[in-house]
Amino acid sequence: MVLLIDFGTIVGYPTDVHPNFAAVDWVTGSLQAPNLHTSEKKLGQLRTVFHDQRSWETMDPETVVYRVWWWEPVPAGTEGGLFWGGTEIQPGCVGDEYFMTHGHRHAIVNRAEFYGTTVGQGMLVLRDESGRAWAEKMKPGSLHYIPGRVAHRVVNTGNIPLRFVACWPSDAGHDYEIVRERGLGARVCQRDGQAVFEMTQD
Ligand code: PAN
Ligand code: ZN
Repeated sequence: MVLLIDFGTIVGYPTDVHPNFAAVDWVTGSLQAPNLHTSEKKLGQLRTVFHDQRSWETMDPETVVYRVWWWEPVPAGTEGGLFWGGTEIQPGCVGDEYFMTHGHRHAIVNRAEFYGTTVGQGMLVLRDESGRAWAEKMKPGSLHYIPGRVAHRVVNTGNIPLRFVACWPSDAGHDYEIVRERGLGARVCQRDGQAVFEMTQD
């Protein structure tokens, strides 16, 4: 059987397979997919995430820090399936700390994930179960494997939006509580115009 794929046209697909048509712009990470999910996080929803609470209080809580879009080709919670998505983090700082995602560990802890950077500059901050924290630089083309059991957060260290694509198991889920309680063990701050990775006590 010959299968011809042309962004939305599959010829000869088996009738018992649901035709999931999707397309990625590999330069920007933008995604076209059926029932695309989207969400956005504003500064007001990110209390306690930034260490300089006084600066956070002086800023507009309606400021969008990041947007996420993703495709769920199978229902959330399906074992063995995958999700595909992307994130755009705006440039900016709260005090000396760069804008970043909330960060999480997967609810089913052994679930891994791939991140791939499309636009901008940043750092992927990671923390394993023993409390060790480290970071990987993100730039267009960088590909990051996030092992299971490792909490993860992305920081935009540049002056344009940072964009990356991601692929994760459809049953992974997100545990945000662990990051709220314990942090990531490190922060990325601007020092003399440079992004510096600093270990913290949390
Ligand atoms: C990503 C993240 C996304 C937003 O899709 O969910 O970058 O970050 P937070 O979930 O920490 O707000 C991912 O890692 N999915 O598993
Ligand atoms: Zn994740």
